[in-house]
Amino acid sequence: MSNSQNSFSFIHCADLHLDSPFEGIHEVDPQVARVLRDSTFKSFERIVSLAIEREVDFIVIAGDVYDSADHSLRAQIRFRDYLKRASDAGIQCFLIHGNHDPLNSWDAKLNLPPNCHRFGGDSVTKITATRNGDSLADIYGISFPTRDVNENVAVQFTRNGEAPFAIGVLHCNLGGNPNHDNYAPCSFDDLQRANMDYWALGHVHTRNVVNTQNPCVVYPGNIQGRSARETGARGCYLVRVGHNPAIDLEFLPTDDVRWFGPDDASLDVENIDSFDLLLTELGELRERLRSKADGRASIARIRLVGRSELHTQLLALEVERDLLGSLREAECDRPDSVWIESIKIATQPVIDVEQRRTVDDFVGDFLRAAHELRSSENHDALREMLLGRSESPKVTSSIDEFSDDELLEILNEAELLGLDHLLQDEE
Ligand SMILES: [Mn+2]
Repeated sequence: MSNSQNSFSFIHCADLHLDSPFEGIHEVDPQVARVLRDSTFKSFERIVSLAIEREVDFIVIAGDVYDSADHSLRAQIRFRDYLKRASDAGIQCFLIHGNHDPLNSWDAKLNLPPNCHRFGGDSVTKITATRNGDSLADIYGISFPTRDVNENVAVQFTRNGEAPFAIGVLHCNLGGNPNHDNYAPCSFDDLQRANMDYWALGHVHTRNVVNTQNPCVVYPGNIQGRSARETGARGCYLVRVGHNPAIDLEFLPTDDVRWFGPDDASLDVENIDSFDLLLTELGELRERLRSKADGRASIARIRLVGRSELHTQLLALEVERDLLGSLREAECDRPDSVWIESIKIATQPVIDVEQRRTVDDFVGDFLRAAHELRSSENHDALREMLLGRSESPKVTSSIDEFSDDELLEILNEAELLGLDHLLQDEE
């Protein structure tokens, strides 16, 4: 608990996406699926528990409480119950809604607990957070009235009054982040002009302390990874004000299930020359991930990389049957299970592709063509080539769904697959 009169603490979280369905999971055991379905709730429950344990003064929630506009009654009831736990412990809660749960979406009209304030959507309003009647901070916020808020909302914020500390709560796309829908776009200058001490932002799911002071600008990220793209620890920030430094940020991981992607779950198979050894190494990788997950369940997409003698044999495997079965055995029964969702074979043949690209023959032509496409700026050439083939509607209709990185990955895979076939012809 803060010991001087001017110091206080709060938790800043955003993008709860309660009751989120899990995207892009090919193969999930029913038990794993249940854990996943409950994970967004568990993470928020933990945030409330931490708020009580750390004796914070209030909680700020910066939008996207629910995952979709038709948010389930179950999500609304559970959210209200968690807030009530906080409220009963004397913790105030200030929340806004974002593009996933705007004010015009379905609302069961449950009564929010007394210590809880939901900002309206007409204009930026102000409310004061207090402790024993003393004001701690003025909190300014606005909810999304509808999903498509395309104007700059940040410019509506202006500090007024004498409060020693001011917090702006906003769901927005700061600096035109291309990975997120461009709702309520704004610039850092817009935020600075409002004269807040702390900007509690939401919308961007990857946590990011944009600025540490004058003003402190924070995206806490979402509280639970919801797909293989949202890897690593997720949670909230505990913000202590009035100590040294003036604003102290501590990230608290609260995710219930952790996702591991290529950064953590790649295995270099260059020195692996048998399937016995491969299975051993995969088992060891699984244990490394288990310890990284820190007692919680996790889901991993593994990639096998590197030049390998096993390359051709790996491509011929039925990964599901041949590798995943034994790695998943007994995993479901433990709380810290590592569910290996897939194993991607991204190995290369032992042949030196760069050297082979310089050879004046058909294989060289093929490799040079692939390389040229890869090097073209913005991958426009690749997109144009694929879109130019109207006889393949399957390709042309889905091309926009792929990011540049994904297209590149497909190209790299196609190159290796083609190379493999061409080299077989040579033998
Ligand atoms: Mn969101």
